[in-house]
Amino acid sequence: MTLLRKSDRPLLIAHPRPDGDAIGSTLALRLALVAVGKHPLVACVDPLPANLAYLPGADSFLQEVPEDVDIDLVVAIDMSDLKRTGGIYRESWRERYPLLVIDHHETNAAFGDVNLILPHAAATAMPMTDVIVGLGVAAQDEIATCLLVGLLTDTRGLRTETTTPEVLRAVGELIESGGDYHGVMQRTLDFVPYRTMRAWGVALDRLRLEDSMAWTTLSRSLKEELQIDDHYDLDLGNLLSRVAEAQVTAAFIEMRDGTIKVSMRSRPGYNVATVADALGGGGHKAAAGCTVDGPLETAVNRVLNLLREVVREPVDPVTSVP
Ligand SMILES: [Mn+2]
Repeated sequence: MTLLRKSDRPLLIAHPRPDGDAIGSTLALRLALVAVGKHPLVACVDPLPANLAYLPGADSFLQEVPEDVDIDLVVAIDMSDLKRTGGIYRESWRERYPLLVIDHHETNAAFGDVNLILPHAAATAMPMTDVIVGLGVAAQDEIATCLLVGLLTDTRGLRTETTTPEVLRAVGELIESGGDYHGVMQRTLDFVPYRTMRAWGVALDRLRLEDSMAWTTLSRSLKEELQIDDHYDLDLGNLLSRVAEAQVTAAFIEMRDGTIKVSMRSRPGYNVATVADALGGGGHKAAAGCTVDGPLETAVNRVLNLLREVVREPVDPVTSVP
């Protein structure tokens, strides 16, 4: 907190392919710093998705930051290592400016000079609320709305395991303080671009179920028809994870270079991280991913063979009971 209090021109960085928590937490801090008379800059290498572009301050994001930018502090938000700044952070800044990290990832190696990391928190918006209150700013109105975006997106609408009573209390307090809960639900969560919805339709039409595994594929040619490029986030993993009969699910998306991006999910008691690890990817027990060689059909068979093992051997049978 001292770092933020002493700083006049901090640079706040959100990670590439930004999500609601990265953007909401960054914009909440930006508003709080402006409220106490500071001049923060915000940066993210990628443009904001449409469901976050309405937030106050969303148009102030820089996609590039010159090396000699006039700043006195760098704040890395919602990222577990410096690579996640997407190249915005310059190594030459190491000696010049202190680095503050505000995050909630368990894998965060505390890479800052000061680290405010709540490893089991549902979202970075949780430690960020403490930071803002610590600055002497009330988490109300527009700031509350930005923090709600972080909490509601990272908990996928308050449905993840991380949704504790503390999170629900925080959400209640933010609503009481003028946060626009229903607006966030309407404009961020229930706000799927037509193009995405059409791609879901095509992907769901190709959905298969076998041996408690549900999967689908999206080939390069289908993606072209649907005007979906490689960087477009379809969030198919989370969509498939809801198939009732499946313990594990996988979405296979063919990239322009012919590789296949695989996004896997599992129910409690099943671990898909081992499969991702074995194929050079990574993630958590319940959500993991990797990129494998094509062609599509070969990749599907290869991954399904490994997933079949996962289904056969639950890691913790007790927790798999609904
Ligand atoms: Mn997050």
